[in-house]
Amino acid sequence: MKKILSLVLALMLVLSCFGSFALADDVPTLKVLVRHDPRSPKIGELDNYKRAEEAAGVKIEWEYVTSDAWKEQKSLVLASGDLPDIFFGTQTIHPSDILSNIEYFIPLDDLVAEYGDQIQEMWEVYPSSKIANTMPDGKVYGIGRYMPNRPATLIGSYINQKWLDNLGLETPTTLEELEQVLIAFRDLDADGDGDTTDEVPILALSPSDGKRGIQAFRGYFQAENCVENEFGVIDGKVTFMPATEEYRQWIEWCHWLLEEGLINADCVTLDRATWTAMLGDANGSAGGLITTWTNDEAGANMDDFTILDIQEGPNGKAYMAGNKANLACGVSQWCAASITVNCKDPEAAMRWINYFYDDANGAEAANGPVGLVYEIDENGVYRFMEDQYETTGYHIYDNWYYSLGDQNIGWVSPEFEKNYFPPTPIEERKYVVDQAYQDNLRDEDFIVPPMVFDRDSNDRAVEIKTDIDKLLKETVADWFVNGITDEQWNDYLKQLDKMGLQEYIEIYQNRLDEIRGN
Ligand SMILES: [Ca+2]
Repeated sequence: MKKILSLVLALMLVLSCFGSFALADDVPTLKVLVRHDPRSPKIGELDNYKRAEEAAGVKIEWEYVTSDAWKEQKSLVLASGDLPDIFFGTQTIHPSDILSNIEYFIPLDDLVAEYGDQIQEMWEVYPSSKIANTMPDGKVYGIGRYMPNRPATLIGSYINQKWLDNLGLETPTTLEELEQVLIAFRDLDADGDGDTTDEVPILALSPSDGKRGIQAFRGYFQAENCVENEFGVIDGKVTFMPATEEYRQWIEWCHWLLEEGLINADCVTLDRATWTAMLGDANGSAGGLITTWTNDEAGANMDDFTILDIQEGPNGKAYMAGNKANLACGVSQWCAASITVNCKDPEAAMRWINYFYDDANGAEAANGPVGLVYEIDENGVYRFMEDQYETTGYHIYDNWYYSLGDQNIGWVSPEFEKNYFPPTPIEERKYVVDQAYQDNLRDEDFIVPPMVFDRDSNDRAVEIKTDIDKLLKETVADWFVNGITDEQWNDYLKQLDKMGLQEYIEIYQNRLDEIRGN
């Protein structure tokens, strides 16, 4: 027996000389599921993610599910209970998924208190990143994030300056002036090729597209939304914007655009790739007015498009949809990482998650690793390495390529962002849009903040929203093409009520009152 024991001891001694060999058994392994953009390299192979494993002393076993496949797989995973240790990326699991399956997830407050110093800092500076992931039991079940250099406005409206110049027209600043300009684009030879019939005054995508179509004009009638949902808060009352008279005015105006030939009739079916090709056409852009994220989308013709800043519509001030907290912390989904009951070592999981909430690591998580995407200059400022668009088809600053893009984890402090982390060229152009629209944004009171309800209310809200979203999509397409009668409008309002609109509003109003302490 003694002999065996000493043999074992000798063996252990030998093994411990091979440090890494012996260590491999001790390193906790974490199964991480991430919704993955099939165009990008797998993030686990990137330097910054490898360093995260080392720093946190963990081994990550990645499970990649492509964005398309995840839609179906998510419900399968949640129904089967065959869970990873960590759901990773903001478009993988939504707080409402967590709420509906709360028995699968562990509260993170104590772990953050112990191992999440950087996360705590983000919570203090950007409280919405915490509020959005706080469940009715008062505990946090998901770690939010903050995206650096994010704008306050959703949409940039641009007008073809070349066409204005060709026709000797001023940039319109009211809706009435805009109508006259669009009519001139339609009737005259705005592009100067000798043909007066080949101009498309507004070149748009589908009426239900949030940015690149008629939705962008809602604010001109004071019927715009909050970016994240269809609510606005008017005089303290949660208001469903698509049930307002202003919304009806907007869709009637859009139908008028179509009848007058001021917008491309094929916008209902036009696909994004064709739209982009038409905007970037080598013979000059086919469109006179576009609504987009930034004018980058006009490709080679981007400089022909200058910001359209409408100040006044039929109901007074013209607004643009905006929501700073939402665009910086949210973008449709809120939770960047959650830990499940399957995880055997939640401390290690939290150490690993917290790694990304540090200026340097947050910067790399945002856009890609140093050495591949960034170099750091002698003052500590992050600079993009040489662009490679011509050979690869993506820009070095395209955040969906060497990082999770809009699904990102992490944060950087305001000081770091301001002094060391300059915006990408696209973000710079987005700031120009913000600047132009700073007086076209509603007060903060108008914004419905991200919120989580109790489980029954949440389930009910999701159910009602599904029905209403479908109705909105159908009616917008129909009314845009065919116009709308009083009878149709009244039927629609009745249908909304039948679907539970008043209950839906009440759920939001009650929670908002709680949050605002009313
Ligand atoms: Ca022409």
